[in-house]
Amino acid sequence: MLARIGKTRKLALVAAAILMVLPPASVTVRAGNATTNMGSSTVFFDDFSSYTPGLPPIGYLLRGTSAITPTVEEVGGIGPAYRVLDFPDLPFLYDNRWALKDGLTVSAPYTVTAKINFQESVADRAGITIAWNDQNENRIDIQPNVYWQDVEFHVTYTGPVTSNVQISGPATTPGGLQFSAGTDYWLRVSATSNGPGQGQVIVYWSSDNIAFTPVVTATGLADLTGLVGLGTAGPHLPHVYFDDLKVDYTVAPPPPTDTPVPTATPSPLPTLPAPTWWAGTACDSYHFRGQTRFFPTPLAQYRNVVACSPRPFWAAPTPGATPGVDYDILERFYPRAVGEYEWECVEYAMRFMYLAYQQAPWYLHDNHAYEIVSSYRGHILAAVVPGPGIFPQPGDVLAYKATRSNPFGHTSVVTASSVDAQGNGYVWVIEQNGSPTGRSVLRVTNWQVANGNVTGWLHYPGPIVTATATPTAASLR
Ligand SMILES: [Ca+2]
Repeated sequence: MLARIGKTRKLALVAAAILMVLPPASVTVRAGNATTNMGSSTVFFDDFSSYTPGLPPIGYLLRGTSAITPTVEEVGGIGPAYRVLDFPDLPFLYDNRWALKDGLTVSAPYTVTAKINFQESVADRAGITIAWNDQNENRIDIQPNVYWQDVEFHVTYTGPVTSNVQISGPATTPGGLQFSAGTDYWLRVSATSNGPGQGQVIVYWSSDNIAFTPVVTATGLADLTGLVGLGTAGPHLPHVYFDDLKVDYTVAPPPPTDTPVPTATPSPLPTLPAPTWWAGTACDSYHFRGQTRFFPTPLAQYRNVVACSPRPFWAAPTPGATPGVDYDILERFYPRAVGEYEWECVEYAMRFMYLAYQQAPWYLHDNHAYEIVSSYRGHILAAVVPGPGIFPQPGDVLAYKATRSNPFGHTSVVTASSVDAQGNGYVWVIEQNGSPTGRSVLRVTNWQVANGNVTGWLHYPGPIVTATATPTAASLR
């Protein structure tokens, strides 16, 4: 008999009501190792029949002690139908050995089921591991212990999520789960989550793969996302046969913000002339540097119209700037033009409209960018009100509404757009004082741009002319 001194376990202090609702019954039976995608519901099933006997199964990560190696073996007969995953016995070692399905990262809700057959009654635990993180070996091990006749539920978690794990159920007490060596059982782990720190796992046990009885419930789990697999643990790693590993999981559609943003197609529109009023070709460098303590930085360009930074008046985003000492630099595109502050968002929009459409800058009350559309009284551009079937086009100038955090609102210039017939897609913009890169991608949903934050835009309805000369004051209206 092995020494049991020092063995620790967490016993349930709370007798929780056990849910009698069973997870989806196993209905998928396939030979080999197959992943079947049934819409958003997917099944991974592996009966270990497709691997070479005597070797570890291909496609599994082996982790833990290298003193034993789980291999595929033929048990009770010859041929693929008899193949199981065999974990050898390893006495007198407080350690673990895992075979985790490589690449199969699942997030709750999911259910993992495996057939398990202990080959000895004097050893310890073996079962299912979920939420495996291969970087730090964070995991949850759910392992029936053949010696203690119970189910051990061990959480290893080193991440930042606060959790309050509560483990309960009849099988948490030694003797609470009666089972025998040399007999097939099915262990099932059903994971659900209401968010970080609110994961729940129900452990089921079956002797016929039909009727599953809940034996352990765990709540308040930090994180249920990760790889799944099979494993054994000490102090005496048992000799175990595993078979028919089955993972039922849902491929959740990614939230909108996680959708990969397609790449905008390059603008076919002609490039525009450089600003004649700039002293220095890169962001009015001589003038700007001469008036401030800062070197200007080009961020991005659209049709050769460059978005620049910084904006010294606003100290917070400009390292080294001091409110009351550093100011935005007023610049006029031509004599007696309405002045624009370098490098505020309005300056870029006005500069672009001047160079592209010969539209003279106009006055916005207190630099309120949000009124760049509503204040427009000219005749070169058309003010567009958002609505079904309408979305911004390259070269349009957007107005963003004022918010609590930004009472000035915002403006940007559209460089590309792609919107489908349902009004869903993207608008790419270039901007100053709106993003570190000078570029942003706005999501269009049901014809609303940026959740309705874009309240309208100015559109040039005329033919695009290849501008070869800078407009003059005399040409402006
Ligand atoms: Ca098998």
